[in-house]
Amino acid sequence: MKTVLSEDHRSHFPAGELYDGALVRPFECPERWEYVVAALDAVGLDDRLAPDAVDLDRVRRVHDPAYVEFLEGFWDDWVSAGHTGEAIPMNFPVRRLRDDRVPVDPEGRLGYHAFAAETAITSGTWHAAQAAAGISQTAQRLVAGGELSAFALCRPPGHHASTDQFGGYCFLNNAAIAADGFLADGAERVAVLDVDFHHGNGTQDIFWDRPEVLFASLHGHPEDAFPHFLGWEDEVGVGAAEGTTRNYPMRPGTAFDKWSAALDDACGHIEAHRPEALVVSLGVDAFESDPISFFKLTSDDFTAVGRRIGALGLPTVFVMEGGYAVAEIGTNVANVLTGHLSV
Ligand code: Q9C
Ligand code: ZN
Repeated sequence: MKTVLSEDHRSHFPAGELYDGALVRPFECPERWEYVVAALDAVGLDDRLAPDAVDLDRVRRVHDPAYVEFLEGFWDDWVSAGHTGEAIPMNFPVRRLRDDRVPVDPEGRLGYHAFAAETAITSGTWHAAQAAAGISQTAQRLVAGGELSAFALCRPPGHHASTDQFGGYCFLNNAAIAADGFLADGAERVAVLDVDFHHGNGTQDIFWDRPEVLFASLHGHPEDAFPHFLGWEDEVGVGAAEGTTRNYPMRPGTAFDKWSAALDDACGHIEAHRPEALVVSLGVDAFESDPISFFKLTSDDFTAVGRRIGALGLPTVFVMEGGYAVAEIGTNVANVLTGHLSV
């Protein structure tokens, strides 16, 4: 299995994440990448590939072109408007405010295109987000070209990014871009399995009305966990896409017995969809000592996760999402990939 990666991720690392009433060092930090690379080396997963340049036309098939333009031009506009610090969104077009008008002022445009305030935009954010999308596209191309699997080591992550909003550390939805890439290359059906601790609200939004894409997500119940406002079991998709969204919200303390039963059920729906390829949103924040999550998976459990996904026998792109127990993130990712390869 090849790993697609680049150093460009380093250009996105905000000085602060708004957390507990303070600006703290972001949980989503560059060492996450270092630990994953080291752990892949340790198990001999050392077949590496640099990404091709991002194809923005393909990015615009999943994201609103106006949102892509916002991400591309925002930092210059922000600086031109006299701002000197990082851009943290602070007000949003929520209930009873208008979302049919896009402000002109950069502060307004920032809130218009965001759904949460923990995620700052910096001077290097667009560069890193584009690179991550290019990594995901390159991994997808490898698998579309006949490789059995590939790992897109993306940073920043993507699954919270919707058609036109950033948040939850995500800007471009790398997994959705890979899934859509298979369709653009001629596949009729594809599946996205999201095992990150958090609900993949962005991916769900992007494929909500697209019957070709089955989206299944295992996550902390929205009553208890970020992103709080999506991810209930009764969200199943709309119109012809009804039944192509499957949510498995689970409660604090959930361990592998319950979690893996949900995974089995999700895998059953994936098989029934008969996809030509699978994209896995691979967050490892379901880990027992993740600092911001509440599931209880062990490092060994992640090997079993990889084996279960491997049993589907599908061409598979793994796309890196969350995981904030930094010292263990590498082992947990490597365990999923070696479990997958062992089937
Ligand atoms: N009290 C990903 O894993 N903050 N994003 C949660 C917890 C945001 C996670 C606050 C977490 C975003 C890709
Ligand atoms: Zn997560």
